[in-house]
Amino acid sequence: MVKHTLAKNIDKHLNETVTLKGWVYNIRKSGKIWFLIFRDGTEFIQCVILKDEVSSEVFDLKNTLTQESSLAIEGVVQKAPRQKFGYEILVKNIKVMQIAEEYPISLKEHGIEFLLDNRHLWLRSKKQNAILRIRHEIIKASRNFFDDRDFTLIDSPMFTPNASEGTTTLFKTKYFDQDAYLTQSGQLYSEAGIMGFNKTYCFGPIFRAEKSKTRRHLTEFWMIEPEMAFYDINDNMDLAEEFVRYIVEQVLKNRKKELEILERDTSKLEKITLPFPRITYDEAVKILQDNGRDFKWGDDFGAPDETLITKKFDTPIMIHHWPAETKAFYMKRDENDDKFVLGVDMIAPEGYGEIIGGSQREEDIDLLLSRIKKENLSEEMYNWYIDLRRYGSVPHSGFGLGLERTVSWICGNQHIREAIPWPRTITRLKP
Ligand code: AMO
Repeated sequence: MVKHTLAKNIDKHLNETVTLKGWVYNIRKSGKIWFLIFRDGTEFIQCVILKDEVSSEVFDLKNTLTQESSLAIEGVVQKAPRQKFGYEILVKNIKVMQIAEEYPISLKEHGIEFLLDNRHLWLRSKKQNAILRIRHEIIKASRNFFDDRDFTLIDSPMFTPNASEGTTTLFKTKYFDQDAYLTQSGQLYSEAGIMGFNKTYCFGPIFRAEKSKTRRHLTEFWMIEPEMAFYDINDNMDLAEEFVRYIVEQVLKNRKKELEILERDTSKLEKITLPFPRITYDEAVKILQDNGRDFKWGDDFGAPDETLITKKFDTPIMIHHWPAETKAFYMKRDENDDKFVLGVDMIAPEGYGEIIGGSQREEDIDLLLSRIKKENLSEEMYNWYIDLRRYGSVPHSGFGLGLERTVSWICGNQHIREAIPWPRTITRLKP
């Protein structure tokens, strides 16, 4: 057989003989001709098998090949204007690698739990392929964005001795003869990083023992967290909106085909232009109350609240100046009114909820110590973090973007579980 080509590249081999290696997606038969819809993980291609063009063994494969059987196909690339991809293969030879057993995922509809139980197979489907390619694009865009702006990638550890986002959602584990926790955010370590590198980002898995069984929560998800020395809350918001706009722009530019497979209404994404509206927590509460919602000042916003607040806006919005009591110990108090902290949440439009949480960090050692005491956190455990306020403390800020929430929003997927290859939720640890 001639040299192996990826299906997505066959347009560069018009009228040439190529070898494709992959799997059977579907077969259609009619007399002296049959069609094999082939996929190799890069594209779906129609292959035409004519009785006169192949050996009788190859022609008879129409009776033995099953969905997902693996094979190598040799054939000539032809133009096929009526095919979605624009090309097809006139088959000369087929070598079978394995005839697949009856495949559990047929081309019909299946229930979500069944599909999740079969995630290891479900990943092969067109839609899942499109979502995970968009996820890849978002990661690539994120790295390019920060790399091009003088950020250094300084990753944070996964095993930690202390909490960063409060103690209620920690996963505890044994670390030899000590207790350890899986990380809830790389932020505290990034704050040390910027004192050495000025601007850093970390990108890794995050673990939260979230008891909430919602369409927005995973127990293991990925976060992209930039941290910047000498940035205040406004600089932080400027960067966050520029970052999100960039991601959307890159996906629109490079993943048209995938967005089409997902039937995403891209006109909604094209409306994501700068600047994003910025409103205070108090203003957000007023929107809720004006719309007849019974909301208590000081509470966090639930999903229906976020949907209502963002309803009037086409772009994500940023809600800043949060009641200090609801937010983490490291957030800087507003100097004009210490009821509030300089925190910010970015809420995606179309009801997709919060995609970013961030803040200006408290740089004053005494105020930080008083927050640590008040929250009954162990001063000894945070000693290294407090050191950062002892040796050249500076104003600084950062934020974390939840990757899967962003993927769900951009893909137009209501549920977060499809935005990660192997979802982990309170009820799912397999496969
Ligand atoms: P925060 O706790 O707001 O901030 O988290 C940041 C973002 O992470 C995503 N997220 C989740 N995604 C899926 N499943 C979950 N259970 C989940 N929880 C959070 C959301 C959220 O906006 N240390 C700060 C970041 C910082 O200030 O740098 C932090 O962790 O998209």
